[in-house]
Amino acid sequence: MKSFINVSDIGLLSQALAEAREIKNDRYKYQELGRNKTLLMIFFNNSLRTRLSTQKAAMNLGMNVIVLDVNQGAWKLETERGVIMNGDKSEHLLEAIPVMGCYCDIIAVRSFAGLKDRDYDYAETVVQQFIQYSGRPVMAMETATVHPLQAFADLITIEEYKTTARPKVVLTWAPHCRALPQAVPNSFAEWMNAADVDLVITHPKGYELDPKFTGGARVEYDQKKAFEGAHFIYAKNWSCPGVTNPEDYGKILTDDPTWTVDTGHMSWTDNARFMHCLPVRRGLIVTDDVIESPNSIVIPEAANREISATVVLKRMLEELV
Ligand code: AN0
Ligand code: CP
Repeated sequence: MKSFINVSDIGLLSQALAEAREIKNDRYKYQELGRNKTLLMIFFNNSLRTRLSTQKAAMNLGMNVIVLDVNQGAWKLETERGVIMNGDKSEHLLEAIPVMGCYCDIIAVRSFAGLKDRDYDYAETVVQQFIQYSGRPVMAMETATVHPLQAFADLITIEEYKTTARPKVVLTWAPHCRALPQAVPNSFAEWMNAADVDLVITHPKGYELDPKFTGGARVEYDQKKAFEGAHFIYAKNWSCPGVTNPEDYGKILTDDPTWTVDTGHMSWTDNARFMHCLPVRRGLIVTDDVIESPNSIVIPEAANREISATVVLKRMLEELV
């Protein structure tokens, strides 16, 4: 695997899930694979789960790990070409990237959407430069438009908890006080479409996700109708993807509290499990009652981030020469 960005990069999902089970049974099985290999983790944004689980995954495989928080201690980076660099940015990304590549075998990058320029974000400008100029395999740790390590962990979790062969999985928008990226719902939709589940997406009008990720998934604007018969409720806020109205890209269109997932919402479902990628704001996305209920699987879901990252890094290590 040269880079890990989209679901197609992992190949057959049944094979990836089999590898996830193998790793979960013995997470140190491939301890020798990463000997004298270095993972460099670059963060342009905050993280708790991705930082810890990806580092743990690399350690499971015997790798060395370097973590760099670009905004804390490194030079401020210019990302645009053609700029006279007389501001506060001391170094250009186009020198920084190949330099970073010198010190590692695999690069993992977290760089969120700016939510100002849809074309810039959806072209994955920053991560594409890492792919082009680092000379290393690049693993997405949430980019402008995707979060594949999360979606893979979500799929592993659904496989573990499903009680029917083809569960109904509902991705529901929920309100939030700050504009958030679309990376998590994009990847969730993309991976669920590739998996053997019945995916339904529900959100207020204007929040339509990019069809590049949702494909032919059913969109139901009536949240109650969407929840009926659901086996998994996957809640997430996202800002306007700008699909129907490009000028609204990155905006908060509504904060309608009736979309917050509470026990009433969960009673519409077929005793569904509650999922969220975390971090989650209680009282906005979900109530205390629901996230603390026995049906909430947010913690095992987060635990599976170590498993998805171990499988992906193992694949990358196997292809290093
Ligand atoms: C980020 C997001 O919504 O994309 C990261 C989630 C994994 N969330 C926040 O910034 C709160
Ligand atoms: N779910 C997730 O990626 O969490 P962090 O932002 O804490 O890494």
